[in-house]
Amino acid sequence: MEQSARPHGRADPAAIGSDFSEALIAGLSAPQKSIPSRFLYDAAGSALFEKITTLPEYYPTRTETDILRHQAEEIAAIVPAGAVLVEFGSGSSTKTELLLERMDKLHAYVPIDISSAALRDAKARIAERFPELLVMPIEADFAQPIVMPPEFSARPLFGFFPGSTIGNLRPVDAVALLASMRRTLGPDAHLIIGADLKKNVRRLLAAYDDADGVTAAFNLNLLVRANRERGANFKLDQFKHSATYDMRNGRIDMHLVSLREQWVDVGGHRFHFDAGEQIHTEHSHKYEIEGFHTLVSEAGWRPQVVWTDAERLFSVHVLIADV
Ligand code: AVI
Repeated sequence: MEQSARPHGRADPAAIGSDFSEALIAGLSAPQKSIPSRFLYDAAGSALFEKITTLPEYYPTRTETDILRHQAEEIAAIVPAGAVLVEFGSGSSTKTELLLERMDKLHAYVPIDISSAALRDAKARIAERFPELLVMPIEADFAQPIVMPPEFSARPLFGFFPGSTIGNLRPVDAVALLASMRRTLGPDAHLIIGADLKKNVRRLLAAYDDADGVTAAFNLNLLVRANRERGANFKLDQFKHSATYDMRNGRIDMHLVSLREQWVDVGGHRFHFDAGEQIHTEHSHKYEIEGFHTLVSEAGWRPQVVWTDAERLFSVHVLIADV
């Protein structure tokens, strides 16, 4: 199963084109058909995700932003002078600015992203707004181990991983990613991380199946992409978006459901779909604070502080690397 979550604004289709082909064929050949969620984020998918983050039903982005805005001073107080802020999957670095506004003693900001365009734009904007700050982007997939510039080896490193992107990984893969971030950041590191919380199921389902159909378009865009990039012949009106909540695993599952019995051609392969058969496209895990603490502990992190909003919809944690 996939190990890499790809948050918004990060895809580089040229770099992962053949990867998409292989993943499509393998995923559609399995008894439970699936397409890894990282392929949701081509240019169109990233734009649709940006739109999702502004929807009334999609509470995570604005709730996390509010928490960061309210706690920015306290977060800044934890970060010692001369530290380096390292953001995993930085995209447009919008939430980061809320922290940077308060961190006037920070030495450097290291945004990590696979999109060179996103890094270029973010660097230009941040360098202009915070002229004293050293901005050193790294173009890389944060799901892979990353080597920090050696000149930062003696400085305290603070990771930043907002958005509850961690929730798009199965717990075993989430632990592996958190452990890899710990190795990247070194022994005295901290990590500031956002995690979506368990809540009323109706509220969760609305967030992943909005009234305007933006999430449906985001999900169906996988088939649009397969048609355009891989010469597939998915009929878009013969599949529909579905979001369900798996109570046992505490997660939203997104699927594309075949509306009738049909065959689809993808890159020289034919795939049969029964009426009602599903392609799994995304997990989005929701946590209790205690459960999230257990998860991070397994990856060698110790919880230091956690903040939530008044409705307890979302959580922002500060973790310390365990010795
Ligand atoms: C990027 N990630 C945290 C989003 C989420 O909520 O799991 C992706 C998303 N999928 C549907 N809506 C948003």
